[in-house]
Amino acid sequence: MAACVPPPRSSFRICSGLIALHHHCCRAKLRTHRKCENQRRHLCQSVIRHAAVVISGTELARQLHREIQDDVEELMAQGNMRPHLRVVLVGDDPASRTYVRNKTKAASILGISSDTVVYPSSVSQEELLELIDQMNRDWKVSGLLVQLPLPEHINERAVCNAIAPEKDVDGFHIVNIGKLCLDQRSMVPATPAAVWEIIKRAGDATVTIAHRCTPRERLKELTSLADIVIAAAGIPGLITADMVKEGAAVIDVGINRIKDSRTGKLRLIGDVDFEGVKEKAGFITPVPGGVGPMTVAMLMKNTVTAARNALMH
Ligand code: BQF
Repeated sequence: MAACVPPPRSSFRICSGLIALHHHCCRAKLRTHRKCENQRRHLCQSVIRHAAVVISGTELARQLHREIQDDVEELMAQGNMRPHLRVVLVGDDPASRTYVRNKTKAASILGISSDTVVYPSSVSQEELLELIDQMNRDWKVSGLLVQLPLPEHINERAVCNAIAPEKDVDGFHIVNIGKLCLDQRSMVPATPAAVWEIIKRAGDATVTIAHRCTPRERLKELTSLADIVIAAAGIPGLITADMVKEGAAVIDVGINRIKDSRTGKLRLIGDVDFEGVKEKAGFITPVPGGVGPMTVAMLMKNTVTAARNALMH
């Protein structure tokens, strides 16, 4: 009988707004939760192998939204102005327009006011830097972001560095990146913050980084050992079931816009072969509805943080 029992699965549960990750033979010390402990034992006694738990980023973002709404209300109740997000959009790239709309829509739901300033793609770098400088000095603007990518003739690094670090809700200013690397308090870029929020845990883990040029066999060696695989290469179908360990957590950061062969419409797919991997992984985030909505929510959190920090100046 015992020989038929599959190896224990890791369990990845949403508890009180947090996700806790537990793994039996993981050397990393991970945060546990009593309720999840019960769930874990239950799962371990099960002889049936289920498909992965699909982690809904949409659902998690809703939880985060409630917290951010409370933060905004608290700020307002203390007599402060409403946090304001300024979005700068250069050109008319359809993907960028969608992302900007997602952000302003989230802001309005959360009681954060926002506006979008659109410039033609012919705008010069000097003009753009001058406009950013004005926005930096505008006290009504709590958080400021320039939607990327920018047209070829504009240096993105120069633009990111032109945004006042305290208003830099994307966390792309060189000072914010430097502080992040030194473990100092800073604006954390929304996408990694979203991934972190999804896999919230304490303790250490060994981080291994591969990239789009890593040979496939080597990539497979690395991913097969991992308890958590985070894919953000921008290559559809990069991660397949044969590359992931049974029960692993797979976080799909990839956002690829492809034309659906049946409907002819554009749709989003990630870097993970969702249908295949979900049968082997313990936990998986979908695309759409995974990391994306959490990324937008973290950006909103940064905007409230920027508004709060401005009170101390
Ligand atoms: C979803 C982005 C690549 C390059 C520049 C929800 C978003 C996406 C997907 C979104 C992204 C990706 C954004 C979903 C903002 C995330 O339901 O799955 C929201 O709006 N994002 C961006 O501003 O610039 C990008 C990806």
